[in-house]
Amino acid sequence: MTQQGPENLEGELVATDAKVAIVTARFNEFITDRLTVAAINTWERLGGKAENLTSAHVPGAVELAVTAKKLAETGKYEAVICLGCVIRGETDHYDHVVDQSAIGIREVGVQTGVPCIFGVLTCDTLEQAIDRAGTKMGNAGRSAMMTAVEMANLLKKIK
Ligand code: INI
Repeated sequence: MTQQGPENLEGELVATDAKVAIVTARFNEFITDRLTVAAINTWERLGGKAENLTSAHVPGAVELAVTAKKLAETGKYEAVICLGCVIRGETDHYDHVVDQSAIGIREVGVQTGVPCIFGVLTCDTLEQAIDRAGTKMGNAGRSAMMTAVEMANLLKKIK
């Protein structure tokens, strides 16, 4: 009798058959536009089809979760990506904006069963945001798309 190893469930980084939605907050659009462009570029590099990707925009990070929920509930998408940027230096209600968006986005994923990817930069300074939007620290839009595609493929395997 041959011994079998443990079942290993992992999602491939291949978007050929995936359907994903991106929601981007316009607040700090100098940064968030770059996250969106990188997410779309990554989608194409992973083999995703243009007709299987939807992009929506909302005013700010607080509006991401409700929009992601509506998209997830359509049943059309295997993952929803939320992109935004909150910078502490520019607001005294930073903590409220960050908490509302982070908790909301997490809840959408858990409640709908559609992975909801947190691609919101939470930074002390604009420089930190720039670092994560395509310079020193990579691009959070790219990593969010990779996470979305991996999760979409993983959850399809779990029957
Ligand atoms: N929204 C952001 O996405 N980033 C921010 O840094 C930010 N600041 O600084 O306040 C912000 N505020 C707007 C918020 O997301 C909502 O759009 C607004 O409160 C209306 O609900």
